[in-house]
Amino acid sequence: GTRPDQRSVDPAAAAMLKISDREGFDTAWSRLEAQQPQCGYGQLGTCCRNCSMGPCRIDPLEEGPRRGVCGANADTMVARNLARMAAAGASAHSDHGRKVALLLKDVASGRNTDYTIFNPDKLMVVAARLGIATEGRETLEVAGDVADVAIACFGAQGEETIPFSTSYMPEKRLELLKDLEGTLAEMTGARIGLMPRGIDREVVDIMHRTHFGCDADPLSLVAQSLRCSLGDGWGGSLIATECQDILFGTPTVRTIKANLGVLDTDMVNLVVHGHEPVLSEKVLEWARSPEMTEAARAVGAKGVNVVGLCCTGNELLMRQGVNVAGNLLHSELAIMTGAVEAMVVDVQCIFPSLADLSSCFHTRFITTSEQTNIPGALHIQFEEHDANAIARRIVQTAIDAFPGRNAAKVYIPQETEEAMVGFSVEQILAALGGTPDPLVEVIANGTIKGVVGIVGCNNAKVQQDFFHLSLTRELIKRDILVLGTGCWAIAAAKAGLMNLDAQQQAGPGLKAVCEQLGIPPVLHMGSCVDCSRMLVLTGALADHLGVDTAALPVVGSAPEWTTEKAVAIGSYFVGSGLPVHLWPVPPILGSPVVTKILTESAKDLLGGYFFVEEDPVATADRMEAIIMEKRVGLGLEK
Ligand code: NFS
Repeated sequence: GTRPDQRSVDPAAAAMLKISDREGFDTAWSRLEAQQPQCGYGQLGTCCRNCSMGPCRIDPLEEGPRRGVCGANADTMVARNLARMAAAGASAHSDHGRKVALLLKDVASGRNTDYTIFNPDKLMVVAARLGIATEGRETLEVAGDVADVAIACFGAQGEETIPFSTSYMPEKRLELLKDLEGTLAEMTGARIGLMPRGIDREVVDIMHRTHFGCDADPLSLVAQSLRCSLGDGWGGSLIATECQDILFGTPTVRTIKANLGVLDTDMVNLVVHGHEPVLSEKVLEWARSPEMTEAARAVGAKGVNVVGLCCTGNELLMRQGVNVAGNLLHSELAIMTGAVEAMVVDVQCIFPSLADLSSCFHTRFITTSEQTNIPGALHIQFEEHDANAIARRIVQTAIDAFPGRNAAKVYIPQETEEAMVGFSVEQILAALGGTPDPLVEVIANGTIKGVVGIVGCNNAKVQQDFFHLSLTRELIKRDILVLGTGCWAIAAAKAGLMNLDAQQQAGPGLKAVCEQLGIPPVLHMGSCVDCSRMLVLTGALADHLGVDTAALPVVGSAPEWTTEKAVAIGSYFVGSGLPVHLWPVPPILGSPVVTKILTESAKDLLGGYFFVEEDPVATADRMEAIIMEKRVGLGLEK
């Protein structure tokens, strides 16, 4: 096996991996090794299981059949497989958004009294943006209307674009995407739109068109992947972010601690993991209640310490200043500390292995969602309408586990770093004095060259956090502002890149700007559904300058991507006009046609496109070159 420090650049992870090697625990890393060699057809995207005459596969290098039993070639297979990844990713984000919209509706109608509208100001802003009357109306009435519009975006059946997309997309991009329908019709002879008609509909469209014997054209398959993904970014994810801000508050700047050292030996440690703050906000509220603090004291603890993992961790740190224990590859390591009384999960990015691993400790592994039911877990079904009682029961379950903790098995690596977080678009604009002008000015005069948004996961194939951190450091050194979400953001927080000291690692221009504003050079914008915040910020800059998003010196990246959600995010960035870097290689290389569409044709048609690069410094070189090219295009450079 590889050495602990080769699996992760995080010293806390290296310490835990020594323990896991000693004790013989399985981890994502050990299971990845056991999977070697991984299937080459799968890596290239040239295997198809969509019908029962298959499975079929096409070897693009050697002699062998060029077509599956139905006649599908490698291009069709790769495009269909990619489309299904985008559909799954968009589904996960959007289903999350749906639940929050439904909750907003229930709160508005008084059916749910366990939650309230914490942020009526944001509600009014969202309503106004959607063209809903606000003047002299009651909060709950407006909330009901916003929820209705959001809910209708999921099931819309007509040919028109969903209202969240038309209301939030920057002007020029909206025009361009509508106009492309004509261009694509000329290219293919078929009707191919890019604007989402219904969030659910675009997913079903993909499942239909990739069914046996339907779409075989890689171009229309890729186009539909983009449309479905745009329905995520400018639909499902956006709805999640906006409705969560309305229900729980818009993030503002605050300081948190990150890494496994946030676990506290003297407290009942309750780790929330997954994605939906609807659950974790309530768990936090109850964990901090006098009643539960008393209950924790009764079993000899000082209280209940809620810490986050992954994106639900991001949601809580952004709005409530809750400490975060780590990103995706820390989820198993947290349990191995032996100091976790309960890990409570909802949906997405939850290793099923956590159930077995928890059983080696006193840890209660609690699943709560009917969509994430894991054998070996304790299932406590979460119901929004009974949130208080259920959250209280979850916290009590964690407290009850505390006396079972075995001190001999406890090891908490002490590493933590402080991070300044909470950079919603609203907060960024507030820091700038209310308008994008100061940001536009420092970009225009070259003090900051441009902006890179980094998203996504950990991937056991990449040394944990290595690509995230090397790329981020390389970019800020070059006076490029870095912002982002998800497990990248947690990596940056753990490495100290989000505290004010990190200004020292920035180039002279970026450093000066950050010192003046009192912000770090690396900004935490939230969870992965909050990639919608990056879209909104990019859109605001484009509209402010009267240009299309593709003209801006802005680049995206998912350098350690793992999930299908990351495919959807990358695709809606590309559809929104941004060049997007990926590593590892997505499963498309088996089709030169699909590869060319995504890396070249997309650039001509959309301005946004994908590129793949394995080396962080080379990635930064490429990004800087793109940024300089855009600056020239805007007339900012000769
Ligand atoms: Ni994003 Fe969040 Fe992490 Fe990747 Fe998973 S937690 S939604 S998908 S692994 S960044």
